[in-house]
Order: sequence, then C-alpha cells, then structure tokens
Amino acid sequence: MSSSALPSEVLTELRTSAIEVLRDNDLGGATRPSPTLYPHQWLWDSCFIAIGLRHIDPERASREILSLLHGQWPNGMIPHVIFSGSGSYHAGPDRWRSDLVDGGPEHVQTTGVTQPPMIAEAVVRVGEVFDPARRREFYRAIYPGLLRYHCWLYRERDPDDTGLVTLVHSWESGMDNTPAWMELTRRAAPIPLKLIRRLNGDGALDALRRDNKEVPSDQRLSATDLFTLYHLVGELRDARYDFSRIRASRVPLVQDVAFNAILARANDHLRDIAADIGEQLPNQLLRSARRTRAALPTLFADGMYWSRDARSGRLISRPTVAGFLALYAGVVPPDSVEDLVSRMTARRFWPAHGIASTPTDDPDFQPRCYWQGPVWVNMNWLLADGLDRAGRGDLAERLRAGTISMIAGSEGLYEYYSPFDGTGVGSNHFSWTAALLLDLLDGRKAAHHLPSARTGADDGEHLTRRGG
Ligand code: 2M8
Repeated sequence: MSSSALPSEVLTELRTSAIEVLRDNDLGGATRPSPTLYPHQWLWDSCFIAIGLRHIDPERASREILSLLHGQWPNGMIPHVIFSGSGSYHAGPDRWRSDLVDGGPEHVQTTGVTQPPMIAEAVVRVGEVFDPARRREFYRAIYPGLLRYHCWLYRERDPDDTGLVTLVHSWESGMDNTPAWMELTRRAAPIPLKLIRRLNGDGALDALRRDNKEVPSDQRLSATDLFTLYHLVGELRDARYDFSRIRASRVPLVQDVAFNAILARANDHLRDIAADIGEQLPNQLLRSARRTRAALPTLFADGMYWSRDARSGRLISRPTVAGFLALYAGVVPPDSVEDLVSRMTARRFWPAHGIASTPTDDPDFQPRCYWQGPVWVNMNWLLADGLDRAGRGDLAERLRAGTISMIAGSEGLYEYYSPFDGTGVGSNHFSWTAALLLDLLDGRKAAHHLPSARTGADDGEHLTRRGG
C-alpha cells in the first residue's frame, strides 16, 4: 500500500506519535536515540532528528545541531556520542575515558571516535525553514565549529591526501555490523573470542552483555562481535585516539564508502553555508573536497561501490546498502546510474519494504538482525534523496511512500524493520525513525525541499542549495 492510500486519520496518528517520541526522548538541548538502549546524544542521530524537528520547532532543531559542538574536541573532532543523558549505556564513558586524554573535551565525557558527517546536511535543511536573517544567524553560529570538524577529518584521517578519510572503528560508520565491517573486525578479534565464535559459543557470552536487556540478542550484533568492538575501543584508548598511533596498532582501518559519500555531499553544503554568510572555505579544504569527489570512483568495481581496507588497499567486496550512497553523493556518472539503480531495486536488496542493509542472499543476512539485513529509515531517506538527484524521482517517491506504510504497519516507531514483512525490530520509540517520518510526511508539502535532480561525476561544482 502506498502512503497516499493510507487514510488521513492514520497519517495524523503517525504524525502525533512521531512528535510524542521526539518529546519523550528530549534531554533538554539534545535528543537521545531511544529511552533505554541509547540514553545519550549521538552525532548522526541528532542530525536526522534535527531534520524532523524543523517541521515542528525550528529553533529546537537548530539547538539540536548546535549542542553537538558542546562535545567538540579542541582538535576539531565531533565525537560519535556525547554522554549528556543520565541512563546507563553499554559502551559508556568508562570504556572511553575521554577525561584522561590530553586534548579531550573539558566539560563533558565523550567517545573518542566520530560518526558519518551528516551535520552540514542537517544545517542546510534547518536553514531552509528559517527566514534569511535567522538562517544566516544560525549559519554563523555553527560555521566555525563545523569548519574545524571538516578540517579535522582531512588533517587527522587523511594525512596522505588520498581524498578518502579513514575510519578506525565500525561505530564510526554508523552501520555497526554490516558484513563488510565484520569481515575485518573479526580478523582483529583476540584469540579467545575467535575460538568462542568458532565453537558457536556466542549464546554463553550473551549473559555478560548489557545491550540485550531491551532488545533480544538475536536482533543485535553477536556477542563475539560486540566484545571485539569493546576490545578495539581499548586499543584506540591506548593509542589516545591519535591516528598516527592507531596506524601503528592492529586496529582495522577502512575507507568507508558511505562515510566518504556523505562527506562529499557535506563539503558541498559547507561551501554553500560559507557563501551565504560571506565566508570563503580555506583553499586546502576545497582541494581536499575535490579529491574526495575524484577518489570516490576508485571505490567502484564490478558494478558496485565498495569500502576499501586501508591497510591492504583491497576493496572489501561484500555488498551492503553503504555502496548505494554514491547516489546521495552525486558521484555516479550519468551512464552508470541505471545499472546501479537496477542493482539497488533488485529483489535481493529491495524485497518489499525498502533497501535491505545487507542483501537477502548474503551468507550473513538475517532479516531481523541490526545492520545484517533490516531496512533502516535513515538509509531509505538518504537513498530517496539520491534517487531524486539521479533523476529517478519516480522511484524516490515509491521508496518514501513505502517507508511510510512500512512504519504504519507496526505498532510503535522502531529502530529497524524486516525487509520481508516490515515487522518493527530493535529499540522501540526510536528518535530518527520518528524524525524522518515527520520529514517524509511534511517535507513534500514544500516543493523547495526537493533537491535538484542534477547528477554526474566529479566536477566538484554540485549546487546543493535549495530555496531561500
Ligand atoms: C547503533 O550504534 C551504537 C554504537 O554507536 C550501539 O549499538 O550501541 C548504530 O545503529 C548507530 O548507527 C546509531 O547511531 C546508534 C544510536 O542510534 O546505535
């Protein structure tokens, strides 16, 4: 059923529950992703949340984004979690000890890694609903911190000027246990964890984890994967989150395709933001941004975009939703768009309810397990945007409408959904599902929210400003 076929009372009810979720998860100036599993502030969650909040409270939406700067490290990094809530989290401040790191933030505890750089997108989306004077005021407030963040990404994570920034933990990708990331992560597991995995002993370890109190273990990543991620946090902490030391360790390093695609788009937005307030991006950043656009096509092989193992230089050819974000970046050459789109719309990736995080024929596919198969509302949202940019507004609309009816089919607003039957799984009362649902319901009313359908490769001149 398409969303337009849903009765208007259902759409009104959906909107009301989305607003309720965002209110319930409001921590003051920031929003937690969900009430118990994720009680603090996450970087990319807050960006999606702001994109929804702009429809009900633009000022609150701008504060959601600005609050990310409270956790910014003096070197410019914006961390993936700011521990600003009061609940207990399974990978909380004691695992990271940002307070013990020289150069950690002064007034708040955070993690020591980052997350996909969605901030510039969220800034522009919120800017669209302000009048020009208020928009520029907001842009001026966020710009210095945002600029320092983009500069940090390149300075710290791309010291060799490849154009692609390197991630040091799967939590930075936001897609924690996709097969592509787990392939490398499992290789770096301590020997006891490797043995437990080989002996199918994950079930025994489940008793020791805390993240499965709200969500059953079989909807989360496996225990050995989770404990390997904790182990890698320890290695990062020992390296004081410093990339040159991390490089010298055995931590897996990945040029993540989705992260770099989001960065390519974010650089365009940042340039637009700067232009709007009469600022000029530093030449070095402009050069890096051009390099990113030029480097993304090097991740293309056999009809797909892949992440690269930054240590071996090898492409990690495990298909996941991440590769399709090349459409969102607008780097797919016009004559390759249809082929990539047909791969994405094939049943293995789009069986019924939007794009599966891992295709249904992958050996690791599990329809209800986290990033190993379920459909995520943020991915559908980004890919619908990418389809618009690629000139496939028809499919974008189908994806958006299908997302709304998928959400409507479950009681509650879930973290992820089975790609086969749309059953809601993971955490309930999930903020970015609520926020992006609001955007899907309200966003299309304003035509100027739709991005231009320009596509095409690496000229670095994509116009991303809409309206205003
Ligand atoms: C999930 O990741 C966190 C670690 O960051 C976790 O499992 O504890 C991911 O889905 C991530 O993308 C998301 O930002 C976070 C909070 O919603 O949860």
